[in-house]
Amino acid sequence: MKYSESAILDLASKALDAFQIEIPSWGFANTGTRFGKFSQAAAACTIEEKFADAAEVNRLTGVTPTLALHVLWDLPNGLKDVPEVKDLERQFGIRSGSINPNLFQDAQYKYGSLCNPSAEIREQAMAHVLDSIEIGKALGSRDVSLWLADGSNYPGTQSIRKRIEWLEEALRTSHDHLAPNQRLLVEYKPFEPAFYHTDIADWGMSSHLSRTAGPQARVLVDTGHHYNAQNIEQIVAWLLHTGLLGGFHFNDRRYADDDLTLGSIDPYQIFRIFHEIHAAAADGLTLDVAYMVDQSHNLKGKIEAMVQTVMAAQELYLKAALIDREQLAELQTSCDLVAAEELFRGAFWRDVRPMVQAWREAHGLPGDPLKALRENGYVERIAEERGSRNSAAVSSYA
Ligand code: LRH
Ligand code: MN
Repeated sequence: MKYSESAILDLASKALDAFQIEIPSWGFANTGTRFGKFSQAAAACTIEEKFADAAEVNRLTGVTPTLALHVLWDLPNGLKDVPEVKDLERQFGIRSGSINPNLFQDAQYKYGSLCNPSAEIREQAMAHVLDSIEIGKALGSRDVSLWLADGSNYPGTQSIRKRIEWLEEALRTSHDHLAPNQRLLVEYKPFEPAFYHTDIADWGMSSHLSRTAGPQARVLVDTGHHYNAQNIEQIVAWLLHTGLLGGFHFNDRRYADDDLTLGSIDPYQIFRIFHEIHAAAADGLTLDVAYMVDQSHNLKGKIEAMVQTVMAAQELYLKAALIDREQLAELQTSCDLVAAEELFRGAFWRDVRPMVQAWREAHGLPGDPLKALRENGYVERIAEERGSRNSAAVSSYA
């Protein structure tokens, strides 16, 4: 039976009421590629500026109440920085989100961190993960989101199986230090910066490590961490089926881990992922999925790109929520391929922007957050305040 107009409006507001997405502190900072970094006057360099910018995005969109923190970049003094972060949370009304340990920056991790052949270096890496877990406890944030750059560049130069054993042990130890409400998210990535093998390279490896770590460990899917030919929504369906889906790092890409803004290259990809999520919820699966953005805004204005990203995520989440699941199930069962595809793709073509605009206005938010940002002078003001410090135009790779 086709959804009535009022049923669609009801579904839409329920979906939008439920949707929240976490934004990354590093999305506001000056980032670049190995070929250079184009500094922006308005870029955030201090944790206070990152909270201020996150508060602006939440003021405009109403759906980004938490800020993902990267330990070395945002809490360089570890636990000692927690009181300042708590003050900023109160000052800006933004809560600390996922805590991201950083085991890829320090020189000692050249041959790996938790997978390094040196027991001493593995211990130091372990200590950083345990510090990050304690920071999470002190800030009351639930997820510790672990990504390892660990791997090798040349065949025969490392024992892949020994490194698996060290990883299993390290993640078990990490899990044992979690508070009952905490989760360990295990992020996989097929390559970069390692270009021969990466120790946690795909969802299978992350799934195995999550299972062996313990019941509070889950897999984190970064949409940019897949070969172009991989069917990401099928991986998501498997992680939903196995109860291992912990969350997403959303971004977009044309080639590799390009970290472009969500929906800029392949919005249909994100729609197909959200469809798997909504379908699983409709089938009664209990879901506990964290939606997070993980992008580096090298050319676009950083706050503009973040607002654009949040709007695109809301629209794609809603498009997928409005798929007539009953009718689709009938067409899938009867293998009426074209009708099923037309129903599925039709939902993607649906222009939901007027509905999202109405939902925002009904919640006292600007109907068009991007337009509001362009008109409220926030970016110009912070560019004025921060500009002199951020003046250095381009910094080179070598
Ligand atoms: C690695 C990654 C990871 C973050 C980093 C900023 O590519 O996706 O999630 O720590 O980007
Ligand atoms: Mn990521």
